[in-house]
Amino acid sequence: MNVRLARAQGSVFPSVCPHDCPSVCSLQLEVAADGRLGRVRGGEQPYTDGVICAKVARYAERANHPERLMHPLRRSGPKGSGKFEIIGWDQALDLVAGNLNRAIEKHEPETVWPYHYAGTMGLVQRAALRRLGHLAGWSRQHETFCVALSDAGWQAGVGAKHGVDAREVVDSELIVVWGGNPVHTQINFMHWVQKARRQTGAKLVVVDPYRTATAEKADVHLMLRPGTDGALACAVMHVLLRDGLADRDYLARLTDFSPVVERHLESRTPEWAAGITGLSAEQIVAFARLYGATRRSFMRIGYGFTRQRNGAAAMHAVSCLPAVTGAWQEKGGGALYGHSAIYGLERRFLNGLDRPVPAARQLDMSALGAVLAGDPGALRGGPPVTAMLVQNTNPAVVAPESLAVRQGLLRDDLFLCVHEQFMTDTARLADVVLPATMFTEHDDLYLASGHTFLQVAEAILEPPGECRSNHDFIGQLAGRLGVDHPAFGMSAMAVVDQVLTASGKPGADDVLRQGWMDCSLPFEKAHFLDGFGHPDGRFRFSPDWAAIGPDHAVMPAMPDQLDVIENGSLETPFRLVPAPARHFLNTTFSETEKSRAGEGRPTVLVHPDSAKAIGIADGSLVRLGNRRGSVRLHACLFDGVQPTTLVVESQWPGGSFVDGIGINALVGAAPGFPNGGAAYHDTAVWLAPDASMGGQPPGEGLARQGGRAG
Ligand SMILES: Nc1nc2c(c(=O)[nH]1)N[C@H]1C(S)=C(S)[C@@H](COP(=O)(O)OP(=O)(O)OC[C@H]3O[C@@H](n4cnc5c(=O)[nH]c(N)nc54)[C@H](O)[C@@H]3O)O[C@H]1N2
Ligand SMILES: Nc1nc2c(c(=O)[nH]1)N[C@H]1C(S)=C(S)[C@@H](COP(=O)(O)OP(=O)(O)OC[C@H]3O[C@@H](n4cnc5c(=O)[nH]c(N)nc54)[C@H](O)[C@@H]3O)O[C@H]1N2
Ligand code: SF4
Ligand SMILES: [Mo]
Repeated sequence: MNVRLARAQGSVFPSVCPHDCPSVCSLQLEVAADGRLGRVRGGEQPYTDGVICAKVARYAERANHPERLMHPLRRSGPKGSGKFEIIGWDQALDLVAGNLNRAIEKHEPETVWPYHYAGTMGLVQRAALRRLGHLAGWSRQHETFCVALSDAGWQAGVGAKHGVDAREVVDSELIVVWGGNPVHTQINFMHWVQKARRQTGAKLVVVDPYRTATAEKADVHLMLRPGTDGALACAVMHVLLRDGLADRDYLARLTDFSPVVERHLESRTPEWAAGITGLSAEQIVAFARLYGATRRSFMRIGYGFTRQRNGAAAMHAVSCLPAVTGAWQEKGGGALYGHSAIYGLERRFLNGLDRPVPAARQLDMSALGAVLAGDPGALRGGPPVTAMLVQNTNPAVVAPESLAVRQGLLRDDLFLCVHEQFMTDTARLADVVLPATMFTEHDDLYLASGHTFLQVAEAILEPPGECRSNHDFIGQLAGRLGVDHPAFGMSAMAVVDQVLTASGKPGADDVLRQGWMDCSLPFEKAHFLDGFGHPDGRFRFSPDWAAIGPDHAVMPAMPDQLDVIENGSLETPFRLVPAPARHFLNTTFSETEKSRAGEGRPTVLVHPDSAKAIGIADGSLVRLGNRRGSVRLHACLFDGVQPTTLVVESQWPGGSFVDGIGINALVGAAPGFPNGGAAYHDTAVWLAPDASMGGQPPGEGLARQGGRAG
């Protein structure tokens, strides 16, 4: 490892934010006089341009946190008791290897589930566990937390996962943020929006079910009901076609648009969409005319609106808009959902797929509760899961149906090993907990979905205590298990170098020296002027859903509102959006005081009319529930939602809620269509005053008439 600490004190080093965020910011890290991490600032990589979020700017609080895990631990009390004793790494590796071998002897290798996600986005630190699983024939994972629905919908129309460089917004005249909240989730995009507003006077439109911090800054906020974006997009297309705002030449040249599609959209009127979305027909027409009249319109398409069972259909419908107006042809026009396909990395070596590997079933990570309950469908006909290695994720909080997840993770016959930086809700349920390094303490390679820069970062500090990196721990475990691959014996930086050179890119040292490598596509490609990603080069209004996912029978033949969502009912009249919080990143940072203070406490935003009807006062304790369970938290009266919508900005640990049960207890695990995907924001609930406590006097909560503070 390239640890330069000895000469580093007081100096500033370049690095890259590793967290699960589209921005993948370049950073400047200062090493404090005590040799630990000091100040963190935004780096000079052109997209980051010096701007980073507040939670990473105060990263020292997380890296130097007194509760950071420092030693391997073995459970010393009943499961979930939180009682652990310190053991040595050798003992820990023997314990883990012994338990995995016993589980495999009793069942088959597929009984082991290497459960991982994107706690670090670094390619090498993420890949080690996946590689070991592939080579050992363990169960594989269908990665459905985040992008399964949005990817499916984007692929359906556009056919390639890339889009227009976000830096082009400085040439845009209209920016539409659809179903995302960049003020919380990618602040540097807002920095670019501000530049655009200064430069071209660009207007900002936000499509979101509540008045987010981003919507507060918008010229127009379309506050629709959750799960109704397909209807809004279709009605916008209806107006564009009806009012002569479509680019007919472009449609004929570069899309499969046809009279059949046009007839279909003729029936999708603003009045029809108003009934579904809760917006007025006038609002829809006004937005359509604004969008259609502006050549340089840029859509920043978020993930949030696709976390619905109809999310892929919604994404497809939304992605049709720039094809109707031909905005793709303009500088500053078109759309960006994500750029992951531009980098062209050769990853077979990284993932251990450069040699034959045993076939294995694929388990849906969002169905963790059902898998652990032994549901035969969820197990895909294979053996029970009796051993799990968890890395880079906190499923006890973030997975749907969290009550079932917790129950499953507590199973006596399940061996659970969690490699973590903190004693998360998941780690607390484990048999063995291992301490992990942070990005400042290991090397890695980073891509981004929100910009076009490939980046490499070196460790700048020694790992504290006995922390080990994912790459090092998994390599050592592979040795104990007798699983062989050259990557396990290489340093992380050597693996970075292998991936880069095998992909025809400059080596690790070159990228480090240059700081980053811009992989942006030439204008014609980024704007699909020479064709979209499908073999015929045409954008598809009529997608081939069968090619995208197995559950395609319900998918609409043309852009549409697909009614497969968890609609409100008499019993559960509200639709809940458990949206990302500003000061947490999923559950990461929920351990630091300043982030917790910034969020206050778990809170549900309730429209004042609904609160009045139910007898709920601002700041009072309320209960939210459905057939899956119920949670208690405080209410905040807020007029920036429709009366049937509730919002909980979240990913608080369970223990922060009144009963110790977190919000995902209410979220169902039934997958979205056609290729799965967790539908976090597709949740029907009831809301009631808290009978057991009698509520609190009004005025305790932060009234939110003006929207969120801070
Ligand atoms: N501070 C912070 N930053 C984060 C995260 C975090 O938790 N906190 N999470 C990170 C991760 S993993 C990701 S994937 C990205 C996500 O980045 P975003 O795309 O910004 O976030 P999402 O959760 O996908 O979407 C959030 C918005 O979607 C809206 N939404 C929900 N349902 C609908 C709907 O049906 N229609 C419409 N139009 N909008 C809807 C919500 O109200 C919310 O404002 O952010 C990353 N950055
Ligand atoms: N209610 C609700 N639930 C959601 C969402 C939502 O919007 N609302 N969003 C969903 C989305 S989009 C996503 S992506 C998921 C994300 O869910 P997760 O992937 O579980 O994300 P985090 O909760 O941040 O947990 C990541 C963990 O990885 C650890 N970690 C970080 N770096 C390393 C490392 O180098 N090594 C090891 N071993 N560990 C490391 C961190 O300490 C942290 O505990 O949550 C989903 N759940
Ligand atoms: S905005 Fe995202 S990538 Fe940038 S520092 Fe914050 S969490 Fe990291
Ligand atoms: Mo995500």
